[in-house]
Amino acid sequence: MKKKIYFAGSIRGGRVDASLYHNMIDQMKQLGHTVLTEHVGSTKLCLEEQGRDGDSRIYNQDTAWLRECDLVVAECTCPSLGVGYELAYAEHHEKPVHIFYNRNKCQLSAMLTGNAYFNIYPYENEEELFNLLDTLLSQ
Ligand code: 6K6
Repeated sequence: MKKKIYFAGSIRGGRVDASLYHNMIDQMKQLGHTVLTEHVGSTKLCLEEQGRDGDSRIYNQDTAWLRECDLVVAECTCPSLGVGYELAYAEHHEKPVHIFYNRNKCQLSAMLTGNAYFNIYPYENEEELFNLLDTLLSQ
């Protein structure tokens, strides 16, 4: 079934994995799903502070999408305060949350691994990541 997916990935926390996010979003779209947050995979993002008003617009839009989505997919190898907030917000709104991270590059926070609500998928390379995503989203 086609799903509305909220994809979460680091923005101000660092863009080292931006092209990985882009490829994950591409795969989700190829499987027929709608990704509400395609901009997270853009390699030309403006990282400047948007001012309080700009940031309020971002917060209001993103939290509306989190309430609207069918599920959340997060890539958490690069730590991000914003993504951590989004995961807690999604849990509060009882959205299914699927968290991916490269176990060779980071240790995920115990606040995620210790919470049985979250579905957590450690992976070792991109091939494994895309196979996991395919299995999850082809159902
Ligand atoms: C304009 C175009 C693309 O991005 C912008 C401006 N910034 C943001 N726009 C939309 N969502 C954002 C923006 N900054 C952070 N977020 C949300 O927080 C995304 O949904 C990410 O999953 C998460 C990243 O948080 P930080 O703390 O790494 O920025």
